[in-house]
Formats: sequence, structure tokens, C-alpha cells
Amino acid sequence: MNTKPDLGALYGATSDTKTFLGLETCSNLDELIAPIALIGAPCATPYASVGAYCRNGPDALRRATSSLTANVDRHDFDHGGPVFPVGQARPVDCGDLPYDENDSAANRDEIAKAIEKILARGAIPVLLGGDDSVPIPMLDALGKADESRKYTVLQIDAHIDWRDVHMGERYGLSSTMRRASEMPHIERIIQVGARGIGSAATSDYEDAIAWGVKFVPAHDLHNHGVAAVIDLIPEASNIVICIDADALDPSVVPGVIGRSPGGLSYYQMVDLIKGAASKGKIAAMDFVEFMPERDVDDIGALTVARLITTSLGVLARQAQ
Ligand SMILES: [Mn+2]
Repeated sequence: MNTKPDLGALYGATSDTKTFLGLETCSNLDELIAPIALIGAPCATPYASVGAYCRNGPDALRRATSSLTANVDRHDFDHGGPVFPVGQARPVDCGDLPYDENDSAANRDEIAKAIEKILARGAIPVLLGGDDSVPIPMLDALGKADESRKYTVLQIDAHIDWRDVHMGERYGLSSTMRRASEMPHIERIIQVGARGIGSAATSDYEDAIAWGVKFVPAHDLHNHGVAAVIDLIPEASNIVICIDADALDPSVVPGVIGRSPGGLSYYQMVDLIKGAASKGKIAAMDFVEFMPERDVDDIGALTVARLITTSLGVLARQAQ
């Protein structure tokens, strides 16, 4: 016997849902009408040595919600009510952007244009990677939408991503925060969860400090709590939250290329997101680096999909 009883069947979910949480689709961003737009970007600027190793992330995260599609309106204890407030327009799932592993510039352009359209329609973009090169064009697009608006980036990641160039590439996943620091509309960067050994050299870390980055490494977060991070966010900030799945502990998200012990718990992540929302307006979010091929029995997909769901509920409440 190799069939296991399934939670979706227990809850009465219909089997063929293709969108995140069974949300409505939007296939034409020019006609988008929703407060929040989920969109997948399987690939932006991959390193030749590993390719687009997170290209299957968005679909795996959608699949991880399929058992809950019949239960979206039930009580969610992370919100004290349904995840989406009753009577309010819901997020939509805009599907995945096309990509070409051999044309990174075109991929970045595709992502930037999509984010610009979402912002022009007044929706909050929630971008699903893809590897951690995917946020660079999203952050770029935020500056084009409104040149006078300044942003605080809250990056939650096991790695600081401050390499100037790695493997001959400036726009790869090891350079995301350095590229962000070069954008005139990014006025503040807070980086949470760094630990262990990554690709950054000590000089990269020193460059980030000199720029003004406030670091709360994972060990400090465990010692001092989430409030130490939230205190760093000024009131009324426009906040972009950039979440690398490897920020979470590998025991809850094994599905990443760079597993690093000592990571964050699910509720530390939730409290960071809710805490940010309490200080300002979350203008955009990304969830990157989930790699289903390295996951263990879909436990990481479940955890990251749950975190995205909770984030959508937080964004829905701030849109009220
Ligand atoms: Mn990263």
C-alpha cells in the first residue's frame, strides 16, 4: 500500500488548484484589480556554475497550499480571524514570468516591468523566486515608480549578499544587498539572520557597515529577540521585506542550497513581519531561494508557504 491519506481530502479541497491558496488568477497585469499581487519569477541572473536552481520554487510553494484551498475562510490563529478579512478584496496570483536561463538581462527586464505594472495598478507586489538575484530588478522598479519615495529594506537571510562581483556577475544572488545599497531610493538597510560562513569576505561586511547597514545577526536575534530589529525601523517607513528561505532554520526549511544551522523559527519570522507592519507600510515583499529538490518530504515548502500565507494576511490588514 503506497497511498497515504491526505489533508486536502480530509478538508474537502478540490484536487486541481493551480494558484496559491486557490486565489483568483490575473493573467494581464495591465488589468490587475487587487490590493496584493503574487507573482512568480523562477529565474533572473543565475550563476553559470549552478544555473536556475530555484526555478521550481514558485510552483512547489503553490502546491504546498493545495490542501488548504477549501479552508481559506476558516479561523487562522495567526490572525485571530480568517487570513483575509471578510468583505475585502483578496490577493490574486499572477502566475510565473517567462525566463531564459541564457538571457539574464531580459529576465531582469521582465521582472522590473511586471513590478512597475503592479505598482502602477496600486497593488503590493509579493514576488516568489527564484534565487536571490530576483529581488534586484524588483528593488530597481520601486525607484522608477516614484522617484521621491524612499525605502527601508528589511532583509532576512542567512547571508549578507554584499559581494560586488561573484563569478564574474554583478547581478547575482551574492550581490543583492550591495546592488540595493547603490539605489538612490534605498535609504536604509536592516539585515537580520546572518550566521556561519557565506561567500562574503570580511571586507564586504565592512563595506556594508560603512554604508550604514544595521545588522542583527542570528545569534543576536536569538539573544535579544525580535524587538531589537523592530526598534531599528523608523515610524512611517516604506518597507520592503526581502526573505531568503535559508534565514529559517534548516530543520524547518531543508529545501535550500545553503542550509545553515542556528536559523530563525517560523514565529520569529512572523513577528518580524508583523513588527515591520506596525512601524510603517510594507510596500513589497519577496520570498526567494526555496529549492524543492533539496526539501525533505515537503516540510520546507509547507513552512515557507505558511509564512507567505501569513504575510498576505498582514498585507491585507494594512490595505484596509
Ligand atoms: Mn540571500
